[in-house]
Amino acid sequence: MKMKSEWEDLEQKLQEALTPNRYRHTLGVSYTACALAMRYGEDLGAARRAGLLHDCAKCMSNSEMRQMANRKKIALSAFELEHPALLHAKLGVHVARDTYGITDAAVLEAIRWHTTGKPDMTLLQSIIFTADYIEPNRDKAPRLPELRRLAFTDLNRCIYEILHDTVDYLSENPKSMDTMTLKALEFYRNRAEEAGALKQGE
Ligand code: DGI
Ligand code: FE
Ligand code: FE
Repeated sequence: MKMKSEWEDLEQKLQEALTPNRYRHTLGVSYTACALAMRYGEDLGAARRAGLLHDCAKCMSNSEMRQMANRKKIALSAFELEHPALLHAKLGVHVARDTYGITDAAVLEAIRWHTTGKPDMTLLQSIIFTADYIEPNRDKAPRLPELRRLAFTDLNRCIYEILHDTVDYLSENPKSMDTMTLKALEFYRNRAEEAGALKQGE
């Protein structure tokens, strides 16, 4: 019998664990991450793997997530319990390791920070954060055509614009903002200012 490739195996398991829409998004992120990896010189396998797995915990219910955290003794803050949408990134690290056999720490860290971003992301983290936002199935965010182009011309500036729009969107409900999202925004705003791409106060 022919051995299944790593990719066939991962894709089959993910298709079983995710809803059809989430699985389609997952493939979109994986291929978009590959394109960015080709553009910026990241390891293609790591980008493909992290793209496939970034949302591997997304289709767990809130109670399943809480049970898993208890079982694995993963500390959850009151803030995380109140905003379960943020939890799939933290728990995704454990699901990727324990259920999908991912051992590459760089891939696990890219999963960990894909929702909020963080200051000074590695290239792989930057690629996954960006691919998650611009992959072809996304259609809700404003100015996607502009950001899709920017991702391939100036990745750091693109990250700044994504964080800016995310914080703008979350500002309707400021208490829901994760401090890491704000720290990331500040870091990438400073970086864009230093690069001369932004005028003070823009
Ligand atoms: O899992 P996806 O839907 O593919 O994308 P994601 O992991 O980026 O999650 C998207 C959601 O995360 C979106 O509704 C915005 C939200 N988000 C990003 N930063 C924050 C946040 N939600 C809260 N409450 N706080 C944040 O700082
Ligand atoms: Fe996600
Ligand atoms: Fe996603």
